[in-house]
Parts: sequence; structure tokens; C-alpha cells
Amino acid sequence: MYLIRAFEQRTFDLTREKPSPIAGSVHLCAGQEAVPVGVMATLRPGDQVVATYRGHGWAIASGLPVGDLLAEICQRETGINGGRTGSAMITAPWQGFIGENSIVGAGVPIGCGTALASLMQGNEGVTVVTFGDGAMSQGALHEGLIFAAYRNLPIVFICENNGWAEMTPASSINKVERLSERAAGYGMSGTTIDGTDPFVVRDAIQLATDRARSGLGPSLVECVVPRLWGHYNRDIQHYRPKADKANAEAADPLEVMASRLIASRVADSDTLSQIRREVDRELDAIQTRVLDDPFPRPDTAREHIVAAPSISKRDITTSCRETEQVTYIKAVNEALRRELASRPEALVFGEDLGKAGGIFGATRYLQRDFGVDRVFDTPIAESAILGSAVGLAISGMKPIVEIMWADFLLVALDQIINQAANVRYATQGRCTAPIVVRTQQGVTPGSCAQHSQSLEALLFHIPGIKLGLPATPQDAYDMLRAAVADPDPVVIIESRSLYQTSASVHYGDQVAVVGGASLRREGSDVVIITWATGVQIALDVANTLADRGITVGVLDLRWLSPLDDTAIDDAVKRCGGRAIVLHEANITGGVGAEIAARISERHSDAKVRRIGTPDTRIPSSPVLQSALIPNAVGVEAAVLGLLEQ
Ligand SMILES: Cc1ncc(C[n+]2csc(CCOP(=O)(O)OP(=O)(O)O)c2C)c(N)n1
Repeated sequence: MYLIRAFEQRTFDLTREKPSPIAGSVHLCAGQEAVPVGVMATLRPGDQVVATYRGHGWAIASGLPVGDLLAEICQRETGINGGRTGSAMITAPWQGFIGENSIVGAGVPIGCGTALASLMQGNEGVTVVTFGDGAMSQGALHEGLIFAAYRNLPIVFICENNGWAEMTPASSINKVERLSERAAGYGMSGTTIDGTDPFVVRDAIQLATDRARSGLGPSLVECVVPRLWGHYNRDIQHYRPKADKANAEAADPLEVMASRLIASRVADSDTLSQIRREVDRELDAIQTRVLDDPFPRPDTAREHIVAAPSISKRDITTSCRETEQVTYIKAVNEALRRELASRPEALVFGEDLGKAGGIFGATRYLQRDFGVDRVFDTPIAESAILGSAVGLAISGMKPIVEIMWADFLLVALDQIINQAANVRYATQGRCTAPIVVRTQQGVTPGSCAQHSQSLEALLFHIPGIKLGLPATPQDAYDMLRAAVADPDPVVIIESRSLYQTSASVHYGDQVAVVGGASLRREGSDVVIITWATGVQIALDVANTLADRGITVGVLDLRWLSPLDDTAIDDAVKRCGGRAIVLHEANITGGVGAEIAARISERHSDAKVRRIGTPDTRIPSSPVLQSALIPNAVGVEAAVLGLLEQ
């Protein structure tokens, strides 16, 4: 406990130096040391910790090298994350420390994933997830607790209640005496304990981890602790009543523990001082070394965003060479079936995916054939679906999850953008979160504004995620299998309006890699660059204009991340710089804008137009929908207009 306190004191002091060797702010855990110390005394090798952002104490108690931690907080090359995470996002999954999380509450669903991985891998591992009292108000946390109880996960949730949610007193927010009372509502055991006594913490958590290990499911333990210092290093605590601070100081766990050790004659004050001096000397040496350590090399700043795709031997399935006439959605089903058959680590889950087989039938009969552990329904909890997928993927499983409608991604994007996309970067390539997310989007007659948006631009903007939009049944099969083989997070956005289109699909013997456009039709007058529902429109226009001697090329990008710049450049060159970018999404800030900009920058003769839905909301009325969504008539007019210029 003293090591943690001395580390935090030193970190605080370093932030006050001018200039400080620590850029930005730090959140220190003085007063809360007994919780990680008590908890870690109960864990075994193979158990995992998902920590609060105020997590230095958890990292130290987890056994991460103290020098590497201080170096990280000082953003040095030698830091445990090479200066990528700094103080509040430290991560080391290879040591069971899944990490701090700077998004309050977001670690809870991720911990559900690591716990589910332990269950699936049969290793008797337990996951401990810690968070503050403020986090107890977060939706992601609520979803995670429900998911954990539903799956009976080996997990212990630890709320470190220090009485403050940043600068707001917890008591002014929470209308229950004890936060652990909420456990009953989730269907798990709950208890509130004194979090200043490491022995009390150890004993309570031992019970909870024993329960988890013996299949009795999750628990919620509220540890009441004092917050000795401010919310962060520069917090002047103007909002905090003096009495509250005095009460916290009176409950300082280090002083309480020292008095107890002396009173019970376990140690005298000289021995305790001696221990403290030794710790201080050790930290002095560490600090001197760290402050001499190099800063990260600027030329490494772009590394570890995504890996180059590769096909490993086990991704090659030699037994299937069939060709079948199938619908787009059946092709998705077949890809899932073959992945479940060939990868024991693959799991398929989402809302209604089990017995019902998904509302569009993508998972029909998969639960029957692969069992309820590998294909299962989830609560209606998108953060829990995506967050548990992140935890599973970090732990070596291959989660393939469905978000029923792309519009529903919006309630849980944190888990893709802040969580999955950061794992490779933060760990400098030592770990990744290769989740596969399937969803569907677009307009169909009668679909409303909350069930018909085309949202690919939101994900296209995010480094660290791969993004594909299949336009044909063959690609629905190939691209999904490529996504599953890929070592990074991949989102596949299917087109609902294409689900019932059918074509001959070859179930190839080699899984394609992520990336690569397809020139669906050659042309030398104008190229239409498009994807998803735009492909058929473009082909129809090309057919019509061919009768008039105009040759229109159709480039189906397939993957928006990574973007096939070479294919774009070749097609644009072949058409003398004349290009139309066509998409169903609305124009402003759409992917078409980026592609048009790239063409303009690279081709001096560029004449490029964008066609998309105007910047409106989407109506339910088919008549109004038709007035907005791109169609062949408009695209044909745009091609002719471009040729006239
Ligand atoms: C989703 C989200 N909302 C808001 C914040 C800003 N924020 C950072 S820490 C914090 C307070 C969290 O309080 P609590 O969970 O009680 O943790 P404690 O500070 O007590 O350790 C807030 C609101 C954030 N990081 N993430």
C-alpha cells in the first residue's frame, strides 16, 4: 500500500515541476490503495483485471514493473505502452491487466468479454472489473451487469465509492443508501464493505471470486473509500466541504493500517519507517532512470494502426468447392456456418440470433448445429454486445456479432471507436481486438428515419477499423470470411434491400483478404465509383448508355477501409479524369467527398461529381423516399452532363 501511495505522491510532485516531465493531467488514487492490494491477494495467474481510469494502484498491484509505469506516465519510449497511453489508459493484457479505461464505465462490457472467454476456454479464470461510484450511472455499465448475470459469468464487479463523481457528490446523485443494493436488481449478489482495510477487502473478494470460479456467477462489491486528494492533479477542490476532506483524512488507510500494525505488535514504527525508506529509495532510483529515458521517436507515431492483411494456413478451407444459387442473406449464413465449423474460437451472438436465427435469417439453424454456447441471443444491449466482443477478441476468441440495424450502432459506437480501434495502437501491436461486426443499413419502402440511414462515413473516418460493404451474394460470403480471418476490428455493413437478391456463389477454397475493389464493368468515357446499393444502379446506367455508344466503367470499391486507391486511380485515368462517386448516404461529409478530394488532388484533368441522397432526414413514405434516393435516371443525367463539359 505504501508503494502505491509513494508512487502517487511522486507522480503528483512531478506534475508540479516546471516544466513538468508529465504532459497533461493525472488521476491519483490516494486513499484507495487497500482495494487493489486486497483484491490482488485473491487472484490467481490467468485472472484478469479491467481497471478504473484512476488505475495506477491497480497496475502496481497487478505486478506491472513500476519503472515501466512511471515511464508511461512520463510518456517515454520505455513506458509500458511506449508513451501511447500516458496515465489513464495503461494496458498490458499479456500480464492479465486488460487496462485502465478513460471512458467511464466502458470497461464493464469488456470485462464481460474476458470473463466469457475464460468460460469458453475452460481455464477457471476470473475477471475483476473496477470502477467508481460515478460510473454506476453509465449505460454501458448497466448493460454489462445485465449481460454478466444473464451469461452467469465468472466476474467480480468492484465499485470504489470515494463519494465523488468528479466534482459532484455521489450522495446527490444516487438515491440508494448503498450502491450494492442495486445488485439484487441485476440478479447477482451484492455487498458493501470498508475499502480502507485490505484484509476486509481480501476476504470479501475471496468469497466473490470463489463464487465466480464455482459457477455461481457475478457479484457486485462496493468498497467505501476516502478520496484523499482532488479529482485530478490540478483540482483545487473549491467545491469540496472542509469537513468532507477532514473525514477523508481521518480514514487514511495507510495511517489506519500503520496504527493497527503497531497496536497489534506486528511491526513497530521503526520497522514501518524502515520499509518506507526502502520503498522511497527504490522509487528514487526508478525516477532518476525514467527522467533520463528517451522520448518516443516521432517517426513511429503512425505505427500500429492496423496490420497488413495476411492469410494464415488455417484460414484456407480446401474441402469446399461448391457453387450454389443463393440469396445474399443465405450467403452470409453460409459464411458464418463455415467459420463456426472451421474455427473453434468463433462465437456468433446478437439480438434474436439463437433459435430465431436473426430477424433476417442470417443465423438460421446455426444455434441448432453449433450449440447454445457458440451461437446465442443477447439482451437488447448494444454496448454489451460490442464491448464483450472486444474483451473476447483480446482474449483470443473470434466474436462475430450482429447489430440488427446500423442505426443501433449509434448507441454503442464507443466500443468500436474508443475501445476496439485503440487496442493495437495502445499496446504497440502486442494485442489486437479483431472483432467482426455485421450490420445492415439503407432505405427500404416504409423504413423510417431511425431504420434507414446509411452510416458508413462515421466508421470510414476512424483509423484502426476496417470497413466493407458487399454488393453481391458472392461478396457477402467472401468479404465476411475475409473479415473473420483479419487480425483487426472489421465492420461489414450489408444492404437490407439486397438481402433477397440471388446469384451463383462459389464457396471458394481460399479465404480472400480484406481490401480490394472490383471493376464490375470496363469503360473509357466515365467511371462510376460506388459500393453496396450503388453498384446495381451504376451497372444499369452503363447498360443503357452502351446502346448509345457511351462506355461507362463501374468500380465497386467493396472495402472503404482500406481504400483501394490504385483501382480508383486506374479507373479515373482510363476515363480521362471523368468520374462520378455514387452512394446512398447523404452527400455532406460522405465518403464520396473524400474520394472526390483524392481524385482532384491526384489527377490534373479531374472532372468529378458526387451523387447521393440530399442532406435530409429519411421519410417512411415510399413516394418521398423515391424522391430522395439516387436512381438510374439521375445517374444517367450526371454521366451525360459530365461528357458535355
Ligand atoms: C463516458 C465519460 N463521461 C465523462 C467522463 C469525464 N470524467 C472523467 S472521470 C469522471 C468522474 C468519474 O467518477 P467516478 O466513476 O466516481 O470515479 P472516481 O473519479 O471517483 O474515481 C468523469 C465524469 C469520462 N471520462 N467518460
